[in-house]
Amino acid sequence: MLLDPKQAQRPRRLERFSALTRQAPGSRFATQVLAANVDTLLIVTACNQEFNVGRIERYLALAAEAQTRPVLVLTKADLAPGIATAPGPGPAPGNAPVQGPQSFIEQARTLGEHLQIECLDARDPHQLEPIRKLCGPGQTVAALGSSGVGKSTLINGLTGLSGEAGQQVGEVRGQDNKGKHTTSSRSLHPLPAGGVLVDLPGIRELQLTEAGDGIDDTFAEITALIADCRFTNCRHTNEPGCAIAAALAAGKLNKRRWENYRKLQGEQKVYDQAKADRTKRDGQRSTSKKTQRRLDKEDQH
Ligand SMILES: Nc1nc2c(ncn2[C@@H]2O[C@H](COP(=O)(O)OP(=O)(O)OP(=O)(O)O)[C@@H](O)[C@H]2O)c(=O)[nH]1
Ligand SMILES: [Mg+2]
Ligand SMILES: [Zn+2]
Repeated sequence: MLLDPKQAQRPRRLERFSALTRQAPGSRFATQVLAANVDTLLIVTACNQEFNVGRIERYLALAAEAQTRPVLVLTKADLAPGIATAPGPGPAPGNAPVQGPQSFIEQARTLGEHLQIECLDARDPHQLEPIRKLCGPGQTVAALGSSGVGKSTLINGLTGLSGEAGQQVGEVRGQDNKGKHTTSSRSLHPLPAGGVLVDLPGIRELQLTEAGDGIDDTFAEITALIADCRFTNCRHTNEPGCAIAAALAAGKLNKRRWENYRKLQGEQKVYDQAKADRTKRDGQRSTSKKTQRRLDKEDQH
């Protein structure tokens, strides 16, 4: 956010306009704010076994709920399987299996035709131009993803800092490319052009909080189908006139996406219930405190 220069002198806290939140690890209802006032969320994932469309959908729901613009950044394009030009005859033309970074881009494209996808080698600052464009004056851009995918590498490429002056980057494990949680705290990095970058520690688990609407927005084709079910309380199991069942049978709805939608909405229900129970318990506790205070007062008279 840009500060009014007249106001910039006086320190004061502005209202948050958005927050990316998850369930605090190990808790069923406590909320942890990952970052606030983020204009663009870089969902960072790598062109290796870390890549998982279901996980990306979870991040997209998080961004949608916070009304933050998501950009999918596929790092390690230079290491994508099949990228090396093997000697010998290649596959027959027209019949070539999709290989290299393109196969990851194609899978990611199924997540939304308008989703901005950048596939790159995060170590090469020249390839970061499309991301640099997102970091103009007044823009806050955060990088989120698993450990080892290259978030800090990206941040360093954008700030132009390295070594002691930059963010520490860490080697990944040889056998499965997993990171070692090199970044352990959140940090803000102002850019000379006026934007601000946020580097975040690698995410182990992303359990959403109040993200029902974000999930619905992320799976817009499913939300539209549900509106066409004959019964408003359709459970999409075997009710007559179920638009979901019809779309699945006709191959018009991606089964994997439907299953992930159900999974995320199921988790949402569990969270909402745990939160409602907790609020009720707290309410009861405060009532009993109030009653206790009244009794204490009566005792004094
Ligand atoms: N070949 C290649 N290596 C990369 C790329 N991006 C990052 N790396 C390497 O991947 C390793 C992990 O990078 P980091 O930037 O530390 O990853 P991170 O996402 O910040 O990890 P945490 O801080 O643990 O969450 C380092 O060895 C980087 O040099 C890339 O696009 N291509
Ligand atoms: Mg890092
Ligand atoms: Zn239905």
